Amino acid sequence: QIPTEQWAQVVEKTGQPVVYKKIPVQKPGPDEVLINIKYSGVCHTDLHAVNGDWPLATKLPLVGGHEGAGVVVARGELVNDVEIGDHAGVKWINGSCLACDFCQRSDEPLCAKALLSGYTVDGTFQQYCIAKAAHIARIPKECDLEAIAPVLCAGITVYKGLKESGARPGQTVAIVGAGGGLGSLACQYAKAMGLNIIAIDGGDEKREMTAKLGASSFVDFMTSKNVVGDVKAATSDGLGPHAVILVAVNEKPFQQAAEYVRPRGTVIAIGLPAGAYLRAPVFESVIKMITIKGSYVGNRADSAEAIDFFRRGLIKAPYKSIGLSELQKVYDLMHEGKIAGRYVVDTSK
Ligand code: 8ID
Ligand code: ZN
Ligand code: ZN
Repeated sequence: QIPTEQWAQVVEKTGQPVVYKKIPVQKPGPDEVLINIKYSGVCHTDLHAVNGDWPLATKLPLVGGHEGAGVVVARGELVNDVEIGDHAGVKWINGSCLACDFCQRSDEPLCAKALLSGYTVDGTFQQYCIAKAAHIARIPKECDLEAIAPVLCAGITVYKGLKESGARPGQTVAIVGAGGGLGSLACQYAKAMGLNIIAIDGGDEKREMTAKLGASSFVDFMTSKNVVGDVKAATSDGLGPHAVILVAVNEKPFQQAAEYVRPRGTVIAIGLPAGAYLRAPVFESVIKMITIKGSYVGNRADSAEAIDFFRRGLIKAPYKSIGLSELQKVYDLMHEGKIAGRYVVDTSK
């Protein structure tokens, strides 16, 4: 039985703490499903939404969250390929037009009409969430809903970014922000893809965690006197990593990566520090023939593939559990950069 009211964390005003309160449960439209969210990961993007620090406005009031895993409890009359009781995930791309040039070419994240969970439409920090049926993530029944939640944004995004980098098995990738949510998943995907990993982050907790996740070396950005030199020195020939995955929330590394990436190498920007700019020296970039590109979540096939890595047991990233009612505590820790790995909220608490 679907209740008429539910618990949710609501952003009422940008820049203020989230409010835990009861709100109505919505009914799915013809092409939508209603998912009883059991667990949701907390992504740094959710904090950007609360702070309103991106050049794109959120809806208000807003229910954030876009790493929600749960059970389908209702569906609209046009939905015939999702069953009540199926396990499903709500990801950042809640829906897209499916008809524009980008959607036709499976670049749904580039769709101008894309609906963004927990940003332009209500997301997963509530017990019952609406999503367009065409875009929900299909979660196999054997997968643990709590452990898989972070895959639904962090996992998909870093998996796509690693593919976009073109790095091949045996090559080396530097992961900048490796101890955070996206970074910890990136270590596991990179390991599963046969890559050698240089983890870059700060502090001993993240050093130890990334080593367990498969990194062969660690550069501490908080204590290193020469990050560029230390990253290059961590490669066997001293020429730098073949690819750099930038998932830090800080401008500095976005201005350093081009300096240590290997000639012919690729820098992938994924993190979205507010107001930041990428920078690269023209001379070195040209004579090193480097590539710098952005990577934005993933399409439906990337999502299914990232989930299948998890299903096959290749991805085990650390997470800490907490009740949905305590979401603000997670934001406070995230703001201070104190979270190693991911937090997952349990919507029943
Ligand atoms: O599709 C996308 N492009 C996409 C998808 C999902 C998330 C982009 N994002 C963005 C988020 O909006 C956020 O800006 O990726 C960024 C990282 O999200 P996250 O992994 O959820 O954040 P986190 O858990 O706070 O981890 C950030 C890590 O960066 C480290 C921190 O110590 C932390 O571990 N870090 C920082 I801040 N500065 C660093 C530096 N200079 C650094 N690591 C290395 N060098
Ligand atoms: Zn996210
Ligand atoms: Zn479209």
